Amino acid sequence: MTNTDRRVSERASLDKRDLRRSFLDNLLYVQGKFPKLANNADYYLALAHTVRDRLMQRWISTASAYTSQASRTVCYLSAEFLMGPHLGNNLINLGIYDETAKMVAELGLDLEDLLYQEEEPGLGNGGLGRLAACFIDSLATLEVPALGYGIRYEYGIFHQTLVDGWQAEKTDKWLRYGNPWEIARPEWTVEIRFGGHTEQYVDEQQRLRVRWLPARVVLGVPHDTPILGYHVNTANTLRLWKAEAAESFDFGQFNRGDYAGAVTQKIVSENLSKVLYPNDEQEAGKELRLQQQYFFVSASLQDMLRILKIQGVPVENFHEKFAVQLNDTHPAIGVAELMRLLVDEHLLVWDTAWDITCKSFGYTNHTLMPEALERWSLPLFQRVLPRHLEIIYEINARFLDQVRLRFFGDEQRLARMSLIDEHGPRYVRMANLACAGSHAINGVADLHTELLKQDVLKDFYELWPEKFSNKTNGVTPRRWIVLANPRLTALISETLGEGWIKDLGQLRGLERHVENADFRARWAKVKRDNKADLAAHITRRLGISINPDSIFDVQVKRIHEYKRQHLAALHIIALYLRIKANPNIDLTPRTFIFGGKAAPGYFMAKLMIKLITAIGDVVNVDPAVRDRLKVVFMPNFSVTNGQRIYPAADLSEQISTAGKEASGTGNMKFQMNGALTIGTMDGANIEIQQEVGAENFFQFGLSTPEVYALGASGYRPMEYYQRSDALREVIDLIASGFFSRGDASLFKPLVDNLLYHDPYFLLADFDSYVACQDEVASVYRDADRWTRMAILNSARSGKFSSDRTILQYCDEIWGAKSVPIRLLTQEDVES
Ligand code: B1N
Repeated sequence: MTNTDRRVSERASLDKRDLRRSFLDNLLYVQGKFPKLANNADYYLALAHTVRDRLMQRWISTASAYTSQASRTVCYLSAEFLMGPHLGNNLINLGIYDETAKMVAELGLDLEDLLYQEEEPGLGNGGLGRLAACFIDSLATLEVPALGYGIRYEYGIFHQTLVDGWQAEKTDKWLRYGNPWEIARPEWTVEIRFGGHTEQYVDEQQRLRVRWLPARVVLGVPHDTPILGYHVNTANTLRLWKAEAAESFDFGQFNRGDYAGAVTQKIVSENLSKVLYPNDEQEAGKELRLQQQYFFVSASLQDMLRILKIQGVPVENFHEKFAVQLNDTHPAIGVAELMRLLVDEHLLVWDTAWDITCKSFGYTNHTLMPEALERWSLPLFQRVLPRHLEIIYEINARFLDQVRLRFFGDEQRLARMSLIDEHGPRYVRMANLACAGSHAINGVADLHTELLKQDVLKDFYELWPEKFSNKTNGVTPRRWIVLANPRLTALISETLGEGWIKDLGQLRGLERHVENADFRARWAKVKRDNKADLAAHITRRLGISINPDSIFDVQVKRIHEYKRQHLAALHIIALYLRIKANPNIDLTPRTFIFGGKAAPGYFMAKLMIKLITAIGDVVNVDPAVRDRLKVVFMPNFSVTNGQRIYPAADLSEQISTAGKEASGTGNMKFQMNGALTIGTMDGANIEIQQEVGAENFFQFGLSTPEVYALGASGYRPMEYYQRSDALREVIDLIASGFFSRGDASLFKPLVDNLLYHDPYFLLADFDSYVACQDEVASVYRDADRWTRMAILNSARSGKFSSDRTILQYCDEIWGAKSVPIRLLTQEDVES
């Protein structure tokens, strides 16, 4: 071996001595620091580079295998990827977590401290973005060729702080100290066009064609992050696009002395990838958002065509090479863009192009909430994407002809299915475009898919029932158990071996140990230790002392009326009133832990946060409570914080109004980590209950048909208020200003909404919820019974691994297969 050979191979070696050598080298040569001057941030970066070096060989080997084989590649198009910190996950997937912990400990460092240095890429709002992250983890672990395509937002989801109990937002400067996980690929930059107009021309074959003369061009620069699978050689790519100006500044304007004007174009262009829209399930219809969507979708489709070309595959075979999945309608403009690329640029005839397009795309719907269904006003659409509007008109004309033949004379159906909403001001309907241009349409839980078929997408289901299927969501056990809960991981692996990490169904093996008192004691100790860790963290950060033996009753998710955090708040007040009425009441101690962000413009959600913190301000200091109740709102819920919280939960709150939560995925993270669920029959809760058995699940509330029936019969929440003493006392206490220092006006919008509208049926479900919570408290007193139930919940969580979900997508939608990767040797790479 030459000197060079040895140096390079050392950089890829997983041997502990080599890790240590590389780590110290990187501190010196990457960070330019030596140990005496280095802080934890320097050590984090040195370690990140050490791990990155070890991903490279796998990444290159994967890329090389994919280039030489004709394997079908999954392209997951998503406006959001909520990845969470990379370092810990990569250490787990490389299989060097423990080695690395020992190595840094020998240098006097604590691995956990270093891991917490990483600024997490918060490039998503909530479940939809986190699902995309779990999916690309599973794709890599299952060795399926895949690319994640999205936007490299310079500012991710805002950082939440609390000021006087109100949410305040700070910008998320996650790139401030650089990002060691990405590699820019400027050589694959693409041009994305906007605005302008179109004109017709006659080509050499005397055919009439359309030319788009855009008003401006923006560059998309790919930034790639390796996504390593668990204990495999596969390292797939997450390719995020950064917007850059085609020209840094305008020399004409510069020479005329207009210095500010000379750089405006640069600023306008770069705004495209500047910031993530912080709205979850709320459509704002903003021009910049449409531009963002088109920007990343056009860049991604052009990138696929580039890959096709270097592989020598004709464009006619696009759909054989790529399975393109639309993560909700945010990338649905891709249907029109692929048509444009194939017809205008690659000169295919319309029917061929349409066939390729429909065979390429699949569409996943993630919500039934009407306010989340995307539509763009026609004038706006025309201004931003004039050529695409023409293409959509053509798609629509042909599509409606098809509907007319099938449903003769049904004009109302035509109006409902049209890609253009013409009831008032006209809009482009993105869900209709996604349905028309996809060969597969799916929902994300059994109930959700049924409701899509019966309700939101009923007309499309009646036209094309064969396109519809369900793919119940899942989450990756690598991040959500192995990384987040090392104690539980050790216990399970000692009991079952390590096979469960890639085959979560094996957790069923835990059922055999439920009757083993020693096993139960160890299980209970894991939970108790995790709770003590979280309690210490909360005390350190928020100065609230917490009893680790109380029930940790947790609701963490986006703040939204349909998710009903305020229903949990009403329950807390009901318990408080019981104590006030009877100070010696024997109440099972509880710690209520909330976390979640509200969309900055969503007044009612922000008021819900204020209500929760205001209740905490009273309850946490009232001596009469004697530590039986604690209310904590943990600021800035994120992937990082979730990793501390799920392992420490006893009770998982999944209390959305039935029929509103498409799936939920937090519910699955809690279940895996041995929390019991209190939940409505909504989303994937129903399937969780099916798996664990009704006796291991706390169910309450109206079912979806009951909610529909009550709504149709004229729901009057006031009647529930008048009928239930407990409910009336709770509402009256809020309305009196008791939680707002006598200011009765503060929570009036919330109280009035509940009494006079209550669109999410809190009052109808209140008594049922409180009764169910009483049952929770009584079961918790039987610690052994609770532990049995907790073990069974974990043991029966195998269905909710995203590996299962991804295998179903691969078999039933994508037609994608695993391609094991052979590691290239040093000689392969250099030859
Ligand atoms: O997608 C998750 C589901 O588990 C949740 O139930 C669902 O609420 C969530 C517009 C959304 N649906 N729609 C969104 C996000 C951002 C945005 O701008 C809508 N998020 C969901 C995964 O299937």
